[in-house]
Amino acid sequence: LEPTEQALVDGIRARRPRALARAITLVESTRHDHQLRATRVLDALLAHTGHSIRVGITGSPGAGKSTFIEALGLYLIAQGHRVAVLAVDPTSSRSGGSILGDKTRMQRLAQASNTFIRPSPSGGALGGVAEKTREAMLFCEAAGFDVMLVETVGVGQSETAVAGMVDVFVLLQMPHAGDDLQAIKRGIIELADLVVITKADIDPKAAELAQQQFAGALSMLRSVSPCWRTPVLAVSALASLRDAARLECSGTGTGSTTRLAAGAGIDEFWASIERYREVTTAAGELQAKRQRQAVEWMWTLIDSGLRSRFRHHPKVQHDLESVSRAVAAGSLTPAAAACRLLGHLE
Ligand SMILES: Nc1nc2c(ncn2[C@@H]2O[C@H](COP(=O)(O)OP(=O)(O)O)[C@@H](O)[C@H]2O)c(=O)[nH]1
Ligand SMILES: [Mg+2]
Repeated sequence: LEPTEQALVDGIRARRPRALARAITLVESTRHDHQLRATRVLDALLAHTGHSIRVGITGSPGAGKSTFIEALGLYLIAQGHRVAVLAVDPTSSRSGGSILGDKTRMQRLAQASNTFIRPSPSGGALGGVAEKTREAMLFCEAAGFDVMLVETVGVGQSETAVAGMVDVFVLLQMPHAGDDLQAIKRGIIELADLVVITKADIDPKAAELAQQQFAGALSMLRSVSPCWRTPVLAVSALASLRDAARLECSGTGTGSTTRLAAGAGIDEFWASIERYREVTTAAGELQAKRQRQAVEWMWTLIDSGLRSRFRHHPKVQHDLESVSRAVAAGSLTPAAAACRLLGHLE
């Protein structure tokens, strides 16, 4: 390792947030030399990764993800956890707005100690963004964070990408039938290890109804795991945040943290996550899942590496335009064209 790389490794091991942020910036860089350095730093830290519970959180825009993550994060650090929040947002590179919105929304969590919040890397295709988030997650683990929350907005393939990098995948849903049906139709519900009906404070009856509808829909699906049935919980993140603020003001201290979310469902949610970890660990499923994810990740990297090598190959660059034109004009079949271009790699 070069001295600057060693400094990053040491800084992360010493849990210095700036070293962690710098390493993640390195991994997010598109520069080839930065990529190589990031890889060396990550290799040096690999033995210190994997010791967190990785939780993926998805839901449509406005479902309450940011508010939920803030409430959950504050609840967890009050219990002595160290919480890192990462985001995979395929829309952020275009709008840029959602990052800012989330950072201001999670202000209290951002200011707390023992937390680290990183918005989605901008630019590039979802595959690239997801890859960088996965590596950022390993850096966070090496920096001693024991809870990883990976947020993704429910757009396109981002749910699948995040479900493929976490231990437990959580779907957040507002208590409205139309919204519920959407998730069921889009197949997201099949990825969920846990479903949370959000904003239960607005209309507790509607939340309960949504809970029943979801439980009904889930009971008709084949369970992914023989030892786990996806529970459906109702949570009010806002009520939890209000309780937390009240406790802070009255200065009751950490002794009352278990009452922090009483009635708001955050405590019940976390108990479910811990039960999930226990049950799947005992059955050997969690380890198997991580092994599977690691091999899939390798293949993702091979695919993107091959694609990049292909695109940058001088002969491909030379031929690509004329071959594309011939395909468009119908004078060359797509199959023959692909065959000719791929032949350049040999
Ligand atoms: N009443 C109520 N409103 C909530 C709750 N959680 C979120 N909201 C509101 O719903 C809106 C969207 O929440 P946000 O966390 O930004 O959703 P995201 O787009 O999924 O991240 C905001 O106006 C929140 O204040 C809740 O538990 N109760
Ligand atoms: Mg948000």
